[in-house]
Amino acid sequence: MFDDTIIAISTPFEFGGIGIVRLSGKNSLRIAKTLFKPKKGSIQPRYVLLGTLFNPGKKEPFEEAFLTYFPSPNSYTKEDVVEISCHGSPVILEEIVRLGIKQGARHAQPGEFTLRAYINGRIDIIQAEAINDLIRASSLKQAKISYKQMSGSLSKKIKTLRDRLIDTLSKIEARLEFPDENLNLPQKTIADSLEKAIETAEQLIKSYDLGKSLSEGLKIAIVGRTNVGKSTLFNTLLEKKRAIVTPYPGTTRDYLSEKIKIKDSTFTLLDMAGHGIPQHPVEKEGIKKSEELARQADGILLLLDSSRPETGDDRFLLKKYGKNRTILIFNKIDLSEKMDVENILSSFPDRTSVKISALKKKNIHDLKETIYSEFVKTKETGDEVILHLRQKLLLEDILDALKSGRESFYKGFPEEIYAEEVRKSIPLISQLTGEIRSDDIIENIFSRFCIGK
Ligand SMILES: Nc1nc2c(ncn2[C@@H]2O[C@H](COP(=O)(O)OP(=O)(O)OP(=O)(O)O)[C@@H](O)[C@H]2O)c(=O)[nH]1
Ligand SMILES: [Mg+2]
Repeated sequence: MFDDTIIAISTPFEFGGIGIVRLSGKNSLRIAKTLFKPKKGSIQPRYVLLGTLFNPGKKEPFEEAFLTYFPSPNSYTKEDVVEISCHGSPVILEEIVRLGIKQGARHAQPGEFTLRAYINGRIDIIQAEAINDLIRASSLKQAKISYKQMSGSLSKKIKTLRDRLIDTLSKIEARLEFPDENLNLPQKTIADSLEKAIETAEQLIKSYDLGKSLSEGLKIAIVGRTNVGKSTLFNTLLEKKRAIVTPYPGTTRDYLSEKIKIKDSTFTLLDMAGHGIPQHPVEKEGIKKSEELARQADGILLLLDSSRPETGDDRFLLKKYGKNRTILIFNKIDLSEKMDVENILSSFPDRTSVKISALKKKNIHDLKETIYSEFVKTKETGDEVILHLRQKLLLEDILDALKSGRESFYKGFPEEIYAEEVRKSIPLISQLTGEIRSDDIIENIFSRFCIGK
């Protein structure tokens, strides 16, 4: 499919024990042979061979190396691939690439080897995304998820979903086309097929919260009126004095953002201006910004000072944020309790709450556990976890199509109508797996790869 042969350093461009240069394309072996002389024997497919590297035309070797030849189609890209491994010296590695280019290869773009694997049909786009995720994983859990997806588990699930829908649709079509033939397609079969597909899509969409927390980190905003101890809690959770803390209300004006890790998940924690009557235009701006950030956050820690009676600002914030995705935190329990905590809790019976002292670092472990269990939705997640917004957005469109199909089905609309709605999901599924190619998506996905992968 591709005419040219590409070359790149596949290991990090740093000093290292070993470095690898990779070639892919129909001239890989010819080019490699101009630089490499075996010490003994000859190049055999998939066997590692020791030799020396030469600048063609010169007698003097400049490095000892191993060469491995993977003939098409049994290679990473499905093309002829040659790997030359030598010492991890940037100078040597660059020289191999330079000589390879002189012999007719072209320098590879980021992700171009994987792009070829995709275009040549060895992997789909979900697997390509998973390869990059695996390389960039920040935890072993994320790496394991990516490994599974790279091996095709998620793709298989999505293809099964599509095949089942196509099967049902074609049966409906057959019945429409040959109404006299009395084709056996019970209503229950159609309902089951739709319900199953909807369930799969919903489960995958739900898993994105966990995926996001594993890959990017969920955004958690610390909200509360001024002086309740937000910055103190921020510092305690970070285990460093990052934010300024003073006894004066209105200390924090702009917002601060830092990453913390709880178990296998990363969170982006936000400390910001407290809610209160602004004394200064800067404070006013700060409060406005806080509201915006809280709105965008995946979770909220609503902090209350239990050593003081509840104020109007506390009530305002409880009303605004006390509904969902919020943990109620009663701070300053090292002081005597002046707040009617029980009364507040009875007004928000389904909110999780924790009592802490941010200053004395009391119950911080419990708070971390609560943050994890409230915001990382491990329980609702099936065996597959999606890690990309691209995938989630497409799944949401697929779900919309299936749900309107289901609605029309249950309302007893004619078959043409609901079949048409369900059919809309098919090209979306093909976009998800990359069977329908889009230049924008290809550009977006592969530009995030390293060169040499
Ligand atoms: N006793 C006690 N004092 C605390 C605790 N947490 C915070 N404080 C004190 O409360 C005061 C305000 O703390 P900050 O962390 O600056 O509060 P804040 O909510 O960030 O305040 P603003 O930025 O002004 O909105 C400081 O004097 C802290 O030492 C606590 O758990 N116990
Ligand atoms: Mg503060």
